[in-house]
Amino acid sequence: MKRFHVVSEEEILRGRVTDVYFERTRRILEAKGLDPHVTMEASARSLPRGDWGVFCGLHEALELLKGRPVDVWALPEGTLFRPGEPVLRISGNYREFCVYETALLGFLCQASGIATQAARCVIAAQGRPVVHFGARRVHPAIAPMVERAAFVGGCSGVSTLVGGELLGEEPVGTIPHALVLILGDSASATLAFDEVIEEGVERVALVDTFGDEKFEALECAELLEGNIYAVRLDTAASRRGDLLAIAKEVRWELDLHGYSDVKIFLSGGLTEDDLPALNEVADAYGIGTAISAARAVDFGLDIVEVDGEPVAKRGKASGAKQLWVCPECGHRALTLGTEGTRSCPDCDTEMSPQLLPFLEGGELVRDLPSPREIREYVRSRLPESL
Ligand code: PCP
Repeated sequence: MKRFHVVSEEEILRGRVTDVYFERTRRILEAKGLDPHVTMEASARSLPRGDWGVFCGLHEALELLKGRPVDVWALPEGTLFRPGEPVLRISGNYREFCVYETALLGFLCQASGIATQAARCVIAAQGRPVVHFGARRVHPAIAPMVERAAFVGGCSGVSTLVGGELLGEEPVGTIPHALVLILGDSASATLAFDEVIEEGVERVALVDTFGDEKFEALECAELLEGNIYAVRLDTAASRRGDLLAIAKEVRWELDLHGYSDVKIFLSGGLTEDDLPALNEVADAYGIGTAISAARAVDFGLDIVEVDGEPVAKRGKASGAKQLWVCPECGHRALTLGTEGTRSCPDCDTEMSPQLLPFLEGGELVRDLPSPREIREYVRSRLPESL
């Protein structure tokens, strides 16, 4: 009897996480002796917000299809995509992979939604670090995936041990209210943290538990003789009022008392919409729900060719396509077919094909970058503003 309501990797690989109508379709085609060669393309019908998304989840999707007689072309993880643009293409005999549609989309939809929302928060923070604190808002079984997607989207750090292990990064944390409540006040909790926790871990005093943030911030800075990296304001909603005004007061008092090096770290129910105003005083953010509970991207995986003949349902363009982007002016174009080259109609520069081969006959045909490499790729291509 399982203790948690989760499936094993083996069950995913066996196609158990499938909508039953795919399994029934497989049985019907088997009974009819049919197994056509099909090409399917995944694309987003829409986006939760804005007009671009960050593609994420491909590495797990490839793990599901590796070793099966299929070809997979896709955008490299971290590529920015638009609604309607193909992000992944699978070719093979339909019965080979029809039961995996549910899991494949699950890998892509949730991770891309999280990575996209993380990227939007990173843009809104305008260069200030955004640490992902959202593992507590999701089922623990998928915490590593959620943390990876947030990191790929541009977050500067993640908070869980398992997230850090998956990414090869030191997890980031400050002080929970529990430690302050047990030790009696913020200063004692910060002092205990400094005494026990190894050097190299940034000392961040949580200053919103009992007293006023600016007085608790000063008390912590004085007790630690300024040897704290930051103060964290996670002020409860019932007391929050104008968080910007509170944070500006804290900044003023710290500066006045000679603690201008102590940074201000804000967290607690923050969304991308809160950050532009808070950037005036914030040095870094901890964001949880807004990232980890991000709406999934509603990718659909649809047949576009059957036995080499273009065919698609209403609302979808038939035929296997290539997405082209001009490296010079950014012009984007879709063409039928996957080979050849294309010049930009606007500036005549040779355009770059975006969908690249990843599996041929189930064999991986290109190296997969690390999460950190993907994140740097994303950060280098994000728009300057939302
Ligand atoms: C939360 C915790 C998270 C913050 C808020 C971000 O505060 O500190 O790190 O999560 P959010 O963006 O989803 O709000 P509490 O729930 O008070 O947790 P704790 O007392 O452990 O700091």
